[in-house]
Formats: sequence, structure tokens, C-alpha cells
Amino acid sequence: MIDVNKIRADFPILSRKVNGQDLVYFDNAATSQTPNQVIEVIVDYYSRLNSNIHRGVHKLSQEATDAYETARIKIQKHFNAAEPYEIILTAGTTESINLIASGYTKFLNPKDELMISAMEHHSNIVPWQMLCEKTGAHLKVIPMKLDGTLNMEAFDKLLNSKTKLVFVNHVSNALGTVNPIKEIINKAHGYEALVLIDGAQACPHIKPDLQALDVDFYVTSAHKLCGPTGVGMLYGKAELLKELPPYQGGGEMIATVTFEKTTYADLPHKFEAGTPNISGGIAFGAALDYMNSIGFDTIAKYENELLTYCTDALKKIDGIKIYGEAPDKTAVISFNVGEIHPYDLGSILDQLGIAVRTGHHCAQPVMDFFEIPGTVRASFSFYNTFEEIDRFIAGIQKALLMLR
Ligand code: C6P
Repeated sequence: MIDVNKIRADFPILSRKVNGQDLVYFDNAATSQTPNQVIEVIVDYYSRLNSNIHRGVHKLSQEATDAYETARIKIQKHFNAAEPYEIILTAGTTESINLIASGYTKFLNPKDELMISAMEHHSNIVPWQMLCEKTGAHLKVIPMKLDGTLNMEAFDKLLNSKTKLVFVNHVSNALGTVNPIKEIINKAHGYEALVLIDGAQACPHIKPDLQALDVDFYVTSAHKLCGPTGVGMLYGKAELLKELPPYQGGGEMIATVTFEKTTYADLPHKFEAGTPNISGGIAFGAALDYMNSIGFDTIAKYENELLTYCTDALKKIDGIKIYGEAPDKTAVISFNVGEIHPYDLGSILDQLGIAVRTGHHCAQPVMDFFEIPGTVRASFSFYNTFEEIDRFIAGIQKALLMLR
């Protein structure tokens, strides 16, 4: 059982007022809020440890390095990666994907095919289009169905011996659909294709076991799971990461440098050029500790209750259309009411202190599929309450009186 009042006390932002009202924060899929336990780690870092890592003989540098590398081990253990050096700390999901896309430039040719799904975030579309432009490889798209699930029969037909890489999100940010990634990975491996899973929207709700999944690459951002912005993870199987060239050149990623030749550092440092987001990495570890102290099963169960409660209430509203009704969904509801523009509804909700996201959610192909300009998206976290959903529903009713 979740003690939501106790949990809410950990999040200072949840007690602030917005437009004179108590904040209702339903934009968790864009970024989650940060508990004191994570904020304190960042303050502690700048108050006690601030120094550069992996470089200094002095005490501060050693302590900061220890804290950073301890965080890497926490991340490794959380995701059940085989080795800490399979965890590359990046600026987030977007950078992790670009790192892989840049690395595969030298391995692809015009005969090769890459595959994405129809429900990807732009971060898992554009880097692959850029890679295809550079290499002449072809990008294929796994279509989706009207309920917001992937068309797996079409996936089976698209897969072939030319398929080299498959990129699919674990959970769709626009629809909340949980995709059958284990099945996708197994089928792709049957054709010796590698799989990258975009876990940005899954990790706040699901604890993936990367070795059990046998996934080749898995990426996520700390800010979606109670951590800070500007830090995230690229997991890759060691043998795959070793054969990829570095993404950026600079300090920390080298073994030796002369004007004639540079040799590169071992994993993970080969992919971590320059001074990283040190406090962010340490706080990423603290955020995982925090979420694990509540427990991912507890989180998923409670969020699912919020999702069902809100979906049932929304369905009673005249003219509502919910996009994405997959049987397996995280706590995300995308919807429109009649012809009302999502921006208008979102703006009135904001006046009432209720934060939702409106627009295409960086997933324009999903909007094109449903032939709409955008949706209103409410996304819940384990610190949200049923009372907040009641206020949200009342807010929509009030907005409809003004807009209809
Ligand atoms: N989606 C949303 O409101 P970054 O910005 O690198 O931390 O994450 C990018 C990203 C990649 N994949 C998926 C599935 C995502 O949902 C996101 C971020 C936010 O839906 C902000 S656009």
C-alpha cells in the first residue's frame, strides 16, 4: 500500500500554488518532480564534494569520483546490466540515441535496412533518418493499429536478412502503450539484427531486467524518474560498445595522445568525453534509491488505479476521444474533446493550477496517424492522488462550459 501523503511530503514543489490554486502536476511524462532525497544529494555535492572526477590526487576529487562511480554501480544493479562499464552516462535519452547513431555510420551501407516503429518520439526517428542520409541505408516503419498497439504481423513481414538495427520505444510517450519488447528483441535476433530500446517513458513505471531481455542497447533519462535533467544512460552490451568508435573526442576518453596518434580509453570512458554532469550522475543514483525504496510493483499498481479511475471518469464526458487504449498501458491519457483545440483546454486547466501537456508531444507521426494536430496529455506519477483527478475532471467540465 502506498502512503501517498507521506510521499508527497518528500516533494517540496507539490505544495506550491499555481495561479492561486494548489498545483496539480499531471505532466510527469515530460519530466517528473524531484524529492528532497535527490535535491539534498545535489546540494551536498556542491557543498562538500565539488571537484573534477577521474583526474585529481586530492581528497575532494577522489570522494567525488567514488560517489560518481558508486552511482554507476547503482544504475548497473537497478537495470541488471552485467558490468558497470556497460553503463555510459550521457546527457539523456536523446544523446544516448545520437551516440549509437553516430557509431553505426561506419558499419552500414545502402543495402542495409533499419527499422523504427510508428509511435516513436522524434528522438528515436530523426537520428536514424540522419544515419540513413549518411550511409544510404533504408528506414522501414512498423505500423500501428487504431487502439495504439504495434502491428506485430506487419513487423514479422518487414523483418528480413537486410534488417541490421531495430529501434522501438518500451512505452510510447504519446499513448502510454507498453510495447512487447521481449518479442521484438527475440524476433530481430532471429535475423541477427540488433535492437535499441528507448526506455525514457518506461523507466518511471517499470524496472527492466536488461540481461533477461537480452537487449543490445537500452537508453533512458534520469529526469523522468525523479532525478535531475541533463543526465541519462546508455546501456550497451560490452562487446558491441567495444567495437563502436567514440562519439566525441576530448579529455577523459583517451588512453594516450600524441600529434601522430591517439588511442582511446576503455569502456565506459571512451564514450564520456569532457567533464560530465557529476552532481547529476550522483543524483541519478539517489533517484533510483528513492524509487526502489517505494518499490516498482507498488508504484505500478497505484498508478494503474489512478489510470483506471481517470479513464472511467473521462469517458463520461460528452464528445471525448481517448487516443491509445492498449491493454497494457502506463499511466498516460491522451485525449481530445470534440473539436476543441488541445491548447485551449490546456490553457484553461493551467489557469486552474492543473499542469498537462498539449500538442504533438514530439511524436508528430502519431498525431498524423490519428489525423489530429495534437492532444491533451495527462500523465500520472505515484505522488498523484484521486482527489487531484477529481479536480482535473471538474476543471475540464468548467473549461467545456467556457469553450463550447
Ligand atoms: N519525452 C515528453 O513530454 P530527453 O529529452 O532526451 O530526456 O528524452 C527524449 C525522449 C525520448 N524518448 C521518449 C519516448 C520520450 O518520451 C522522450 C521525452 C518528453 O513526452 C519530452 S519531449
